[in-house]
Amino acid sequence: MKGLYVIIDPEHCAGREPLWVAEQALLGGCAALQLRAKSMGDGARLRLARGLKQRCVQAKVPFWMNDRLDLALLADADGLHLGQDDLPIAEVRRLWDTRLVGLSTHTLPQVSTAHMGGADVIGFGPVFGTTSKKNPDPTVGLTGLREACARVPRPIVAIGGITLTHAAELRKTGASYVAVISAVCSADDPQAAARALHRALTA
Ligand code: 3NM
Repeated sequence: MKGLYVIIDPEHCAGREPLWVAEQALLGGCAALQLRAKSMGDGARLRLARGLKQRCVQAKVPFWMNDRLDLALLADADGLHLGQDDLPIAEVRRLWDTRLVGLSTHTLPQVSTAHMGGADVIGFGPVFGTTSKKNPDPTVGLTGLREACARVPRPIVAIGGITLTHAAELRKTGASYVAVISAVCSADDPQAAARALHRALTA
């Protein structure tokens, strides 16, 4: 287990600056950080992405951009994370060369397709019920997650409704990362929340 993957979503930062929340998460500790800002304007999103990339470089943590190849390139992201309805990986590769590509999946067949399509990292969920995503797919549960991890020789990112209480069970599933939005972004103390989660996953 490589540990905690923090997704910074400005809509779930409890009115606080997303950059500050990200700094706190990096101070607490995490293995990866992603910007997911679906309703933010492009200019503001790019500025935020560049700020996050800079903080991630200092912290030696890879910075991922969600959805948008253009913003990922402009912000010099380390990884681009795609959804099922985003650009196909083969097209992304024409502009994104060998940098990391992640793909969200919600069923076991999608996990296999993501692997065959060349995803470097595969998101799988929602593991538990979540209110952070609009129209989430049906939950896959810990059993589904274990099957996904056994199915492909690729790092799996478990996501959806995950809190500190799940850390011990998640460590036994074979997942490489555990991604959270609300458990860090909405926490009273995002630094303490990230520290506790990352430690519980990797200790
Ligand atoms: N993707 P939280 S679930 C962004 O199933 C996202 O692919 C999901 O937020 C998927 O940690 C999800 O607050 C929301 O539940 C994760």
